[in-house]
Amino acid sequence: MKWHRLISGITASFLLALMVKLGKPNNSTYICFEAEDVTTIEQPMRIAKVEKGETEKVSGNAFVEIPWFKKEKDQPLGKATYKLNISEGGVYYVWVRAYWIHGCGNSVAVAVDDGRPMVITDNTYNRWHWPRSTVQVKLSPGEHTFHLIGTEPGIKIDQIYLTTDRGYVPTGVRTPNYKVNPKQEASQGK
Ligand SMILES: [Ca+2]
Repeated sequence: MKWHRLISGITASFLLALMVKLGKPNNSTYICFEAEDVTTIEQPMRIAKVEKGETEKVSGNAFVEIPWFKKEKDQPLGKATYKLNISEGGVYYVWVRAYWIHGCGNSVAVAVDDGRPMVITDNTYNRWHWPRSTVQVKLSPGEHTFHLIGTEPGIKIDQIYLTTDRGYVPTGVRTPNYKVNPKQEASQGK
């Protein structure tokens, strides 16, 4: 009987410790917003709505795109900017939910404030996905300007995801938790 109680006690302590460990709050922060929720946007980058007959889910039914065209050398491809208010400072890993048309339209660059543009690219075409990203930016608490910069035509961006969780890899459509323009409908473009 005594042994029984002891073992039960040990089991209970173990379970309690496990619960505390599992219940421990995750200290990482994430900011997810719609790519179409821009502060400003420059042509030929533009906001587009999902057309009827699209089978793949697009968050907010809208995205930012640079339609495919034969670009001249050094022709600017536009950019979108987003005013962000960061509450938790730290190193953020940057992801974009992208759709690439083919190997000549499979990249976009991101930058924060006056920082250098960093390219996100991969070789998955004709479907929405989160290209593996190694882009990281150090952000202090307060206001920052996030830039999405055109590098090639033939691309679409649905969502932008910044997280301090180094190991996190977004999949599918994420739930946005940040509005760049809280007074506007996210799908209302400028
Ligand atoms: Ca979207």
